Amino acid sequence: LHYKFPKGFWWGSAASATQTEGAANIDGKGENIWDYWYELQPERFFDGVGPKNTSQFYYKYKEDIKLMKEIGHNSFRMSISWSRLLPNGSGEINEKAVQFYNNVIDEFIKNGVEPFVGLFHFDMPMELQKIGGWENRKVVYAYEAYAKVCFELFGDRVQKWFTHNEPIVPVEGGYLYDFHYPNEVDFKKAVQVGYHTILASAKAIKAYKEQKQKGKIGIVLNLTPSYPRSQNPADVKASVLADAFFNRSFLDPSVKGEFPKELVEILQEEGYMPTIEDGDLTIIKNNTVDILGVNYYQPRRVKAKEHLPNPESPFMPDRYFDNYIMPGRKMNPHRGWEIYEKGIYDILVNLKENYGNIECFISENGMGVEGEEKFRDVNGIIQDDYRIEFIQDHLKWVHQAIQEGSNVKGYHLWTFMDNWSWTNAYKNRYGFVSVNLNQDGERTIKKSGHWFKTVAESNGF
Ligand code: BGP
Repeated sequence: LHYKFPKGFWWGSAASATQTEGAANIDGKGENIWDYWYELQPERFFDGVGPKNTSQFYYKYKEDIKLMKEIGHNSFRMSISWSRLLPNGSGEINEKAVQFYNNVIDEFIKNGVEPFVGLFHFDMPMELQKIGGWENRKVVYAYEAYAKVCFELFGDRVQKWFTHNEPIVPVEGGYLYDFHYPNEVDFKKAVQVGYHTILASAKAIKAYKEQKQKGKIGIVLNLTPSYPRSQNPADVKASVLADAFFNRSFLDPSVKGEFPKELVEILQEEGYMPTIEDGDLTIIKNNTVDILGVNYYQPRRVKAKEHLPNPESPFMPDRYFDNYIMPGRKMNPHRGWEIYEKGIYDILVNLKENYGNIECFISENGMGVEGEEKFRDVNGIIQDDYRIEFIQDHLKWVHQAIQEGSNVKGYHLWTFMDNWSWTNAYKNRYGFVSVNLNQDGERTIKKSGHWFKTVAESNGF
């Protein structure tokens, strides 16, 4: 083996409830923003597949968990659907959902796959969105109550919890760049939403500790290391500010319990500070994460602003930088994202040097590819060599970071099986396992899945 990983390294993948469960209006599940939006504007979502008819994990979880085990998973990150457990977002508990998640968790444990469980993966219950979702402080309290219910019900078996998945994405998607409901453009609301999610996370961590639970609790962040076009001070400054907006905005409060001063200064100067109540900042300070999930897909490249922004246009973070397209960059043409493998190493080194080498793992990394069917061979196996190469090239850098003392404990691919995507439905496939939507969701392990088994079993490659 050229690349040997530490004993007990977590090998697996991740998925979320809305993207995989299906059964969106079955057994008492309440509506969430995705169910609602899909019915409202199906044309936004590509190919006629929505949360209702996605991969059907709700019915097939036994088969799926068996397959996970078969391809070497010792761990897997799932999320609980808030609106399945609490159909109105607060109040009444749906017993069918309790039963479902109990069954799923027990099935994982029986198969030796440790379930890592997320509380919120973009899926705000519609009843709470009607009062503003994360814009409304009442939703912070509703989330805190929901978190407590989850810890009480499942905390005896779940040892790794995550308060949020990529909390900046609902801020960007819902309030800046039009790809999540309620798709508004309103920086003031964006800041309040971001602030409330951070407060909600700290409150959930506090509740978890107060219940004297034995496991660990953390958050999953999508980090996009920020690279300046040049070392010229104006470019470097642009990159520092982009980093403050898109990474440190959530990373610093989650790990250090405080907000980056560069960001606070801008918000104060421009009049965009959120409403903060007495005692909030102490809660955030005292309830930082035990563990950090890092989702890494692409870097962010920036340069100094070339033209002054139009003062009439709505306030946006890119008032402080321009995006920079690096000549010769490597691209994933299907998703339009740059592939820069060393970025994963730069993140891990940054966590080691500036964030107390917090325990972390790669909680998502992956490659979405359109039209994978054409790579299916005569034996029915999709020959996704490009995915194997992609994973290997990233794992080499993870390995390098470990050699240098990084506290990274595992690698999870996005995703286990092809599933529904928030912006592209089933266009881009990401899984180790393909899902045939025409054949009752038939699953077949791709070449990458078979390869991953050997990596996980020999703990390296
Ligand atoms: C992350 C999300 C996932 C997943 C993935 C792939 O941001 O946490 O839920 O969807 O990205 O992105 P996409 O499906 O948009 O191609």
